Amino acid sequence: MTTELFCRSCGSGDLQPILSLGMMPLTDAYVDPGAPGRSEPRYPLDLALCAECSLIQILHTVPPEEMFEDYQYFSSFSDTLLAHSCEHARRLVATRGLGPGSLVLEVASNDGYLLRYFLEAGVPVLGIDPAGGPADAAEAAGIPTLREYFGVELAERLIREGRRADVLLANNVLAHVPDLNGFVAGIAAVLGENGIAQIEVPYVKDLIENLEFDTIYHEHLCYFSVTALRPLFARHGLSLNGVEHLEVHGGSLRLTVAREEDGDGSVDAYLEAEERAGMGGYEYYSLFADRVEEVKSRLRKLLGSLREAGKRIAAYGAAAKGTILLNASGIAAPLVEYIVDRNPHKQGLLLPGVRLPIHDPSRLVEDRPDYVVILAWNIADEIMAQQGAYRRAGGRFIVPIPSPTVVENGAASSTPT
Ligand code: JHZ
Repeated sequence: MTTELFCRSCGSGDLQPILSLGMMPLTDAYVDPGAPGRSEPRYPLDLALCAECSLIQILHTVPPEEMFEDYQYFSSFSDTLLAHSCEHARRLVATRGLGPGSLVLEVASNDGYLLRYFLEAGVPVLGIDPAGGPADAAEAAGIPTLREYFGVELAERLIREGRRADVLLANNVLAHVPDLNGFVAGIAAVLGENGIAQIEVPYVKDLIENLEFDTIYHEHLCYFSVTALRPLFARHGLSLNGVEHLEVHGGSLRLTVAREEDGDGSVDAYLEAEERAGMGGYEYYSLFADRVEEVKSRLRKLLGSLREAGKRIAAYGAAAKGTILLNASGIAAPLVEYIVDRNPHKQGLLLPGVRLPIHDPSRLVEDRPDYVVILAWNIADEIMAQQGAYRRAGGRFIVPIPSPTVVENGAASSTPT
């Protein structure tokens, strides 16, 4: 692990602390209950603002190989994400006039959840992803995948092979990259003359205002605003031409980037709104840590009072953010008994840190816990819709973020104080 003294984007040494979540385990390092009982490594998780370019970032970097080579996150397990990806691909094929002579390149292509829709439309694709399991699944679905990290070196090799991107996609990966400038330089290099890059990043405004503190973890090195992004792209000869807000992952931005300036006004609108909100300065972030403490304590109190009343509690979604929510809030067994998740690669393992066992979702109907905390709160609607049988049997859900809330028959019924 390395400690960062300088901004990951502009290199300034003026990093101002915003929040410390303490020593946290790696979110995707699920524990094998059969393996010898060494406790999983923990690293500091501290968030800071760059006073120069306003990029929010964590101050410690865990080597990517420690986090991504045994990665169990398969994007295709979420129907919400598949629908979002299908719509995205169709829109690009139509608006960019993509066909058999085009190339769509995706960095962090995971199990092919997005490229599969371009393949279906007859557009050649190339995925790039170092995570072995998801890359195997993509290859099995007919998606050629390079098992590598993306940066200038790989971009130059692709150019030598005559491969330039008409469309380059990079969803939920910019935040994961230690060499932010090298990554953006790679995009600038491999983009075809008239190509565009579309990049999705969780939006820091949603993180701060909706108290999504559990999306802060070691995999996510940066938390982006448009104010911080524009100079990052400009430094590498790229123009940020468009910004669109999306609901996925608790609120994200889809950025459109190209060599030529071709703005649609959205970037200026975001820059003005962020300036009005004060997102470039410390004050905007100054109450965040206290508000996070409050959410954690309300959740602990809610679960504690239910438990005292003899209720049994489980959780849904062994999401990366679930690891942080439970560990940072100090919630483990016997308060919560187990977690269910429909990803078979996670079932049978333990959630890092709190070591709660992960089971198949069918367990909820068989076991009938009184309450289920939805750790993957970003897809709470999808999960509750799937769990009709559990609900009809009297089960209730708790959505923890932005404020712990009990949901009964599809409607929020009580928020403890
Ligand atoms: P989900 C991921 O975070 C991982 P996570 C990553 N680090 C990242 O950057 C962010 O996204 C943006 C399961 N599930 O998508 C699947 C069901 O069990 O919120 C997942 O384990 N049943 C790349 O992990 C988890 O829930 C279902 O019906 O916080 C959801 O994790 C559905 C839909 C999902 O992201």
